[in-house]
Amino acid sequence: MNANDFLSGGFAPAPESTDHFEIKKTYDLYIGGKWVKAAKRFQTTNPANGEVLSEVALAGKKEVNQAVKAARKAYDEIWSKLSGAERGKYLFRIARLLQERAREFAVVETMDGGKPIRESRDVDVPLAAAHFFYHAGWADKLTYAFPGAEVSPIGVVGQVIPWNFPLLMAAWKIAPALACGNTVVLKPAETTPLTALKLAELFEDAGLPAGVVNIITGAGETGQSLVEHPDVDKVAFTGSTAVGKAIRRSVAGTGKKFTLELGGKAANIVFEDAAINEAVEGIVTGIFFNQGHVCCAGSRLFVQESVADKVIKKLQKRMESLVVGNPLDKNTDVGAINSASQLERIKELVKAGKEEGACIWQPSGGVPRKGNWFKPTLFTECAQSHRIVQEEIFGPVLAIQTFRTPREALTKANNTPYGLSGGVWTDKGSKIFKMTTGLNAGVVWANTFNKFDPTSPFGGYKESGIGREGGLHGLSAYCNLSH
Ligand code: TAP
Repeated sequence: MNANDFLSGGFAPAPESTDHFEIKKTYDLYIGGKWVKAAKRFQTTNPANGEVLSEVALAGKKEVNQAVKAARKAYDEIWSKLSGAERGKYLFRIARLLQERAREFAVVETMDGGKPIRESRDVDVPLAAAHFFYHAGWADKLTYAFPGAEVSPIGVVGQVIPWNFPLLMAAWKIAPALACGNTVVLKPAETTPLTALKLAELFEDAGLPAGVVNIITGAGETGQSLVEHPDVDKVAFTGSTAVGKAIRRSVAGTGKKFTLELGGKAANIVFEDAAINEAVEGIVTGIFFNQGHVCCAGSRLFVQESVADKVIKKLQKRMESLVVGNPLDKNTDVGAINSASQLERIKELVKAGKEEGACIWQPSGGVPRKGNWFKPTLFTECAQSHRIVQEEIFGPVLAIQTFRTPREALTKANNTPYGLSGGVWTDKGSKIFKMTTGLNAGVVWANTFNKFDPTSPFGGYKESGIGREGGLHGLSAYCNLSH
């Protein structure tokens, strides 16, 4: 294969077209139903080739204040007074509009973030629409959701989201907030602002009242100004544990409600009695989905010693067949790393893995020269103390260890500051129960991995955060409930 080209694994190239929609040269802030200019702008680029896609407004303190004011006005004058059925109508409308423009959203998500089009088309966009549909259904049934409780909205919600699932995270945050009668100021991540801004276009098309959702783009300081704003009643944050801790400190003593969805270092545990071929697919999905930029990625693999050689050989064979390259090509399995700084972080931890004595293996194929790329990678001979086992890499890098007994697997799996997710592969139901109840993780998959549904609460323990998103647990985080 020619490493200079975008590779397509021997398949004829099947690129998704980009001529059916417009990415504007510049985007302003969406505040109070209007597009508002800011004094500064920043560029958003395509990580697969470094091309500038657009220049986006950078919200400073003044604009953050303006957005919070707009959200407060919309809350006081309109949204908190609407019936649940009326709020639900808007959410249904947004969900349908998103479905209608699904292809456009998928392509923009892939161009701005680097993820394979197959994933943005089949996972991110349909799931985002599903979140709007699901919460639309609850909007007029909140008293049934929480029987015996008086349900009221919280007020103005400040929401800050990361770059790995930009549209999906926006939907996770905005849909339940609106369903419960709150108004929103959302800050997308600096490297992936475009689908959130496109979502604002949908809000306009849906006739959503001005100020109910405000989208302010910017960097970390914009997020900080938003979460520290005194007129924000609740902070909902998804991102790194370090920033989550800073936010928790900043909301302490303010009376603000908060939910924090933070990092992870999931254990994916394969027993000797598992269906090995299926488990290998699950390992691949667990760590290489979205280039491993997944908080719940199965980044630590534990394989029972008796089948370790077999599993690793099959995994290597499967990894040889992964297509790494043009994210817009429908053949692509692994896309571009989201940013140069994230690529540096991955390289630093991989270097540490080698230096600490783990054995690296990568498939033989090349990666494109332009853009941010990292080959799917696995490490064997890992020790519990290695940085690649303890720290979140947030890239396509798997650390493999072996175990002999379920107890050993559990002890090793739980030896982490994180507690977001996990996976168990076995033929035995009893083992599934033992392992899933023994793992200190908010979400545990059995004989599958990385499956998401709006009805199912998602969130972590320990340094993976506080609170849940999705399902009734997620909904309750956007209401005041008094019994
Ligand atoms: P962060 O650096 O924490 O950034 C997340 C968001 O917070 C971005 O919008 C960021 O803005 C903003 N931000 C940065 N500093 C801030 C501050 N001091 N105050 C308020 N906001 C601030 O994380 P990331 O690197 O984008 O995302 C990766 C992390 O998110 C991983 O650790 C991953 O595990 C976690 N994650 C968790 C989940 C769940 S559900 N648990 C889901 C997805 C991702 P800029 O981007 O503009 O700097």
